[in-house]
Amino acid sequence: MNRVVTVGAAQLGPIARSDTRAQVVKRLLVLMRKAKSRGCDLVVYPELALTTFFPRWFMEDQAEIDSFFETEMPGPETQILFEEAAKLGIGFHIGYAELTEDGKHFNTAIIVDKSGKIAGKYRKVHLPGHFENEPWRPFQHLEKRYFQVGDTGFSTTEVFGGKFGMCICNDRRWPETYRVLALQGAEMILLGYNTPMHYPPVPEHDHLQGFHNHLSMQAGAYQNGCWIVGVAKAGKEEGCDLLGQSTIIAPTGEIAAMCTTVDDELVVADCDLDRCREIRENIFNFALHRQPEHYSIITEPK
Ligand code: CDV
Repeated sequence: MNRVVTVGAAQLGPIARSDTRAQVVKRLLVLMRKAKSRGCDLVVYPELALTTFFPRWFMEDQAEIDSFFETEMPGPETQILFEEAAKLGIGFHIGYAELTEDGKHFNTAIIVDKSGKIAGKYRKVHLPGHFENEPWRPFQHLEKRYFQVGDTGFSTTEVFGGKFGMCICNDRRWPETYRVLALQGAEMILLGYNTPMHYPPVPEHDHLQGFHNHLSMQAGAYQNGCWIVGVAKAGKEEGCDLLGQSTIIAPTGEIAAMCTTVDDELVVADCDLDRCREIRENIFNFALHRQPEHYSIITEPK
């Protein structure tokens, strides 16, 4: 059986604070149609893909904060994405801010299958940044304030003829993320990110943003024998430079496709899910070589 999934990494350029959902969805639709015309089974959008990256601002008015969140998915402005996906017969992955019926706020991502149905949902576990306003910073990173730690855990979804996992942005820097997904058989991990080029607490590392991005994902792919699709919201957004370099990474750790702009851009790769076996049946054969009795400290309470 052919297990090649053709994937489009649909990087987004900046989204202004004043941009409406309708304006953003229009851009997403352009990328989706382009992906379809290039033979994609699946198009992958970034983290918090429907609005500007709002955790960069300190806000106290809860109504203002909630205006960046979706109370339903699909909702009135996003319904068309699901309809277009079903019409074209293409799946998608997208990140958005989720406000639940019982008032919880999550940084969420979903996988939508080719019939336009939500097949899997993930809520971000590793929330970076800080809780309080820190005026010394040129911009804030208030994910810890605006979101709760995700309650879905890391799980896999059977879709597109394979096993798919999800994580979101900062999760990609943590080796545990990939291993927990790979132990459940994930063959492809989808993730979006918003990564400022300037990291105020350690500016000495600013020039390494691109390196650390690829280092984490390429190591995650290789050490777990899975495909990784990492997609940025990029470019100068409301005065803040965001990293691009969205990539599709093979289970060998090699980059199969990479964006070269910091704007809306689609790159495509044919991803053979059976290539995971090259790694998983050999150098990282978990059943044969792992020694979890020596790893217990990893799961001890912090
Ligand atoms: N959106 C993110 O999670 N961004 C973080 C930054 C703040 C370090 C990241 O890991 O890219």
